[in-house]
Amino acid sequence: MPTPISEHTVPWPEEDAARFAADGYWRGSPLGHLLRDVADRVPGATAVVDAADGTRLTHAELAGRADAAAARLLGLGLAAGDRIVVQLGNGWEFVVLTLACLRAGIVPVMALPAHRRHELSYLARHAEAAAIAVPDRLRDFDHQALAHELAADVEGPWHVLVAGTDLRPDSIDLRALCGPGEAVVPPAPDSRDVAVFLLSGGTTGLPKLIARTHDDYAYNAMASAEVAGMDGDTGYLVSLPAGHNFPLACPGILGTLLAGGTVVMLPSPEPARVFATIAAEGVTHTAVVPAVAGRWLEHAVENGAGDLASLRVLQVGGARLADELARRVKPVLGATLQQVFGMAEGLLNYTRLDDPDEIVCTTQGRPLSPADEIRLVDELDQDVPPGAPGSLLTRGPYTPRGYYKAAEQNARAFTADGWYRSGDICRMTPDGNLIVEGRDKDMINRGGEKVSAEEVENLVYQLPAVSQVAAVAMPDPVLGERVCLYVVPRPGATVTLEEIRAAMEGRGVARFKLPEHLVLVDELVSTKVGKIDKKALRADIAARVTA
Ligand code: OOB
Repeated sequence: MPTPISEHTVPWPEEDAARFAADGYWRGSPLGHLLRDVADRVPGATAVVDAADGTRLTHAELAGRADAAAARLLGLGLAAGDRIVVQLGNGWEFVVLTLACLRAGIVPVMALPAHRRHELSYLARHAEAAAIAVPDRLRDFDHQALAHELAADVEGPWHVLVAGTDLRPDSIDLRALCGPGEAVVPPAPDSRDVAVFLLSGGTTGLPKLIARTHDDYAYNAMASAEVAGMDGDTGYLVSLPAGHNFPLACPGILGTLLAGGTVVMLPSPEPARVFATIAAEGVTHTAVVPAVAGRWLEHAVENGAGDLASLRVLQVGGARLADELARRVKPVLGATLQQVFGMAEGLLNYTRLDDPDEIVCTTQGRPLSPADEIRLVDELDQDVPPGAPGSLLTRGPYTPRGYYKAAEQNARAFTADGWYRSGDICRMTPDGNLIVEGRDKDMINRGGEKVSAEEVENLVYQLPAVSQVAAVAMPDPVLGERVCLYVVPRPGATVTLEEIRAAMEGRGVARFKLPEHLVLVDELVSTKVGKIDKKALRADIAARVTA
């Protein structure tokens, strides 16, 4: 039996929880029920379009399939409170399976398609998962084979659910499991129970799990849908990995479905395919990271974008969008830009659709909820003067008070009175919008993919030739940042970038974490307190890149 989730989560203090409920932020209904209500209201409206295989489901069909799939999951022996690692591509099965889990109280652990053995094995063990859902193959990688290998890493039963056509006899056919069938309504989870596990952007050796409850995540998605101007006519295109918080619930898939709109699933953000899909499906909204926005703008200017008349809102977030790029969105794509500065830990900031261009193009927006609290503080946790840069702390109705099963990290990442330390250095404009100026957390933001410096360093330390290592962000015109390593080799030894990458790949580390530049040095300069001076290293690599 897995440990009950509630033994390792940090709930909101009852006083705050009661206030969020009384003020209407928490609706007291589990997400699966809120989605069922939508299906009852607009049964015939299209809910999901899979642009790759042509599958189309109405809201009634989606809800029916989710209930049938929930019953089948329970039939496999899974129970409410069990965990399932979800590592699927952007197809209709992702939507049906996620809704089935929400309905049955089975908790999906949202992995990314780029994750490999290193990450998946840890997630399965840490979450004590009983199952995994994967594609058979994706971009030439055999996910099915790896999923079966993971059985050795977990205690207890291990079910491998596979979306695809090339199934092993010991795999469960996910497409059949998500197919039409008798809809048996499972007992409802409590709205304060955990609905999904999201992965933290990562500043520690291994990613942390963020337990999002039905109440908080439903509010996250519904308030986001409102601020993005969604309704029953919305067509939302998903081209970022669906398990990421941004395309999942900001407002993403869940926000769109809760508004009665249509979710269009596309396997990748490749511009020609995206533009054709926007035109074919009348897409009104979509979300990208700045690197993808840059690619779309470039493609549109060079090859034309076709008919994008339906596209009303382009959300950009996950990393800092350069003001110059921001200013090109409206003229080139015709859509209103909405900057999104969010985090899987909760707090979401949005520019509003009716904000003046100057705010939309130069700020990362303001908090979603009137109940969001934010502070900008100095090293001593004292509030900085108005307009000065400070480290962002936050609390609110959809920002949990601690990571799952991580007491030690929680003591550092949260203050004693429950503020989450985002690690972002921001400035607040007189009108209350935030500008992200940097960060004081040890993370590398590679085009929106977060890489923990500590995790990379731990892996590189396992090479015998390495005496000392530091991973830092290297500025990059396309991705914003890439992973750069400074290494002091052991006396008489030497090491190459290729060797380090091969060693990491051999351990099954996701490719986006592999270093892309290596600087060999005789020593690493320390700060006064004896830590490696990363600020100096970042300045050094920035200077080398400019030269
Ligand atoms: C989103 O979530 P995560 O959890 O992958 O990463 C959060 C971190 C933030 O703390 C910040 O460092 C960075 O990503 N970030 C931005 C940003 N949006 C996120 N930095 C500068 N400008 C932005 N607009 O990345 C995420 C979650 C929900 C919605 C959108 C993004």
